[in-house]
Order: sequence, then C-alpha cells, then structure tokens
Amino acid sequence: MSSVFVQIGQGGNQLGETFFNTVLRPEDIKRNRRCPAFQFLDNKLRSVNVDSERKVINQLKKNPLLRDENLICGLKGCGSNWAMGYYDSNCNLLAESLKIIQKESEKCEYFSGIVILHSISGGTGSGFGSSLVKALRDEFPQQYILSCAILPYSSGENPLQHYNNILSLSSLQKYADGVVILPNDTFLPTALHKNSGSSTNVQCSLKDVNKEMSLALSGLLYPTDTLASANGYSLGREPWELLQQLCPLPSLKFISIVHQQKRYSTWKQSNVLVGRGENEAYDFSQYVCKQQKQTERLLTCVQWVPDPVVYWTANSHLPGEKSSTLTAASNHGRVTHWLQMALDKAKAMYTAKAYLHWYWKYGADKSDFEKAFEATEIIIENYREVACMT
Ligand SMILES: Nc1nc2c(ncn2[C@@H]2O[C@H](COP(=O)(O)OP(=O)(O)OP(=O)(O)O)[C@@H](O)[C@H]2O)c(=O)[nH]1
Ligand SMILES: [Mg+2]
Repeated sequence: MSSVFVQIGQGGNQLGETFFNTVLRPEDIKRNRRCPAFQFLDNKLRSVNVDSERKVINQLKKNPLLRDENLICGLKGCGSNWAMGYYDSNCNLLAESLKIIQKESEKCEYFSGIVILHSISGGTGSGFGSSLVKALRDEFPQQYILSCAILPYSSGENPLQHYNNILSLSSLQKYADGVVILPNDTFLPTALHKNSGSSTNVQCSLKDVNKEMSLALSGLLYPTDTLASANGYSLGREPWELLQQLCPLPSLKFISIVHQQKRYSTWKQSNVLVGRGENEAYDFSQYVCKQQKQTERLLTCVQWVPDPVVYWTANSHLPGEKSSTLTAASNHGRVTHWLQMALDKAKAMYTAKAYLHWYWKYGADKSDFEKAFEATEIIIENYREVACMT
C-alpha cells in the first residue's frame, strides 16, 4: 500500500525535507537499509517536489534520495497570491506535476494514495496546491488524498494569508479525504522550549518548527507494528488507516496531532493513539485496553464511529529518538475556532474590498470568494452540529 509524497511550495518542501531527515537515519541510508513505507527498491524516495520558483528546488538537487526528474519548478513565485497559483501563471506546472505523479504511482506495487505537504498561506502551496488536489482527485478517483497543511502564525505575517487560507481550505474540504492541520503557533512553543537552555533571549527558526512538526508527523506516519504484516513487513498503511478511522464522514475532515514524549494521560478527545518504545508500547496497549471505557469517557469520544479510540503500537523508538513517544491524532471541533477566525478576517477584508484587484488580475472572481466563504461556514456548522449530538 504505497504512498507518493508530494511537496509543494517553500513551506511544503522545507517541511518535507526535515520529515524525511527525521524518518530515515543516516546510518540506515549509508548501509542501504531502506524503509519500504517511503522508499523504492533503489532507495529513492517516493517523492515529487514542486515549487513555482527555483530557490528551494535547487537546494534539493544535492539530495541523493530524490530523483532529478521529480524536482519540478516554474519560472516565477506566486507572490503569496492564491489566484496566481490556482490559475497556473506558470502554464505547464500543473500538467508537468500530474505527469510525474502519474509515473511515480505506476512504479508503486500497491499505489494507495498521495500525501501532500504544503503551507496554505502563500501562493504556491495554497493556490497551486488547491488546483493540483482537484486535478489529482479527477486522475485518481479510487485513491486517497491526505493533505498535511501548515497554518500560518495567527499574529499574521502577510495580509493575504486569510484569503489564501479560506480559498484553499474550502477546496481541500471538497477534494481531499482528510487534512492534517499543522499550525505554526502550536509547534512553536515546543521548539522554543527545546532551544531555551539557559539563555533568556530564545531564538527559533522555521527549521526548528519543522523539526517539531516532522516529529509529530513521523509519530503518526512512520510504520507501526500494529499495521505491519504477520511477518513484520511494513505495508505503509498508516496514512490510509488514519483516514479510515478519523474521517468516516465527508463533512468532517480536519485532523489535529499532539506528539509527546512518554506521558499518557493528558488527552481530552482523541481517536488514534500511537505509542512507540520498548516495553512501553506493550504497557501502553495494556493501559488503553484495560481502561477502554474510561479512556473513551476521558477523551469525550464521539459514538458514531465503530472504534472511538484506536491505538497502534511499535516496539521501537522513532528513528533518532531516545525515549518513548505517544502521538495522538483526533478529529474534533476545536478546528472551528481557527476556521472562524480566518473566515471573519477574510470576510472583513472582502467587505472592504482590500487587495481584491490582485486576485482579479490573475483570473479569480467573486464566485471563488463567495463559494469559499460558504463552504467554510458549512464546515463550521457541521462540526457544531456533531458537537450537539454527542
Ligand atoms: N512551518 C513552516 N512554515 C513555513 C515554512 N516556510 C514558509 N512557511 C509558512 O508558510 C507561509 C508562506 O508560504 P510559503 O510556503 O513560503 O509560500 P509558497 O507556497 O512558496 O508560495 P509563494 O512563495 O507565494 O509562491 C507562511 O505562513 C510561513 O510562515 C517552513 O519551512 N516551515
Ligand atoms: Mg515560495
């Protein structure tokens, strides 16, 4: 059940690079010991990297695990403008990306789906990402599409981010099977904490935030013993089992992750828990099993899925980690706070007609915005309805 990883734009490619550095140990790479969940028989990653501009893609050229022909870039960036990315100002970028992804999927033994890494506040990850996901849905109607979407700092970096967020999320809701949300705000405090040491003047870069996001993503997507075959071979089912467990309703597709080292009792509401570590994994499964009912109550689980709490275990630590970890993924209504905030800001700007000419210039029109506002309102409403039912 192989997956192809598609990394889009600066944030998506930088996060992807850190993610693969996290899950593939240098000593394993040196010894040609491959991880079948992410690599082909020739050790190359099942990865396609796209950006509208050269800078980030050029930096990836020295990575021997990537195929040169899978590194795709356009002629100019999308200026943090969803419309520039969506309406493909780089002419052939969409066709070229589809061709390479199709080729990559044909090389897989059991191609099951595509994991997309992108930020949704710039122009490429959000706009081009939206049009690529739509085209991939057409091209691969039977396969899964999981988006891992970086959300911007809420303090605001760029006035267009609210438009870009709403325009891309509404499209992901329609065409992806699930969206793992990765808010920069959520991962920054751990990155700051790790950097703090004895210094009072703590600095933290996007690289540090990417490390934290990558740990959380690998906690979830790195092969587990639970989902391996009887002879211990990893089938790479983790992303797709995750979607089956957490996104059974097409109206509720947003997944949050919490990743911690060795602390078991602090989650309020979760569906998939992944425990890793020698002995700890066994203790963890015993713990959840024994207290299944209490765990469900503690986590205030919904009743409309067959298994409100699912747990997977692995008897070894994550690559490079010295301690046991627990990763929790949940589909819950807390995402509505963020959606409502982004929607309110985007609507206020839209009413004031702020920056709209930049979107009209690249082919967007009123209906793009109105449909996106409506779709976001429906997502929020759907989560609220479910919260009342349970
Ligand atoms: N976590 C994380 N966020 C990033 C990174 N790079 C950019 N971002 C965030 O992504 C948003 C900007 O998106 P980018 O990915 O730079 O934009 P892009 O998709 O390349 O699109 P354009 O440059 O506009 O064509 C901002 O919210 C940044 O904070 C990164 O490496 N890690
Ligand atoms: Mg860029």
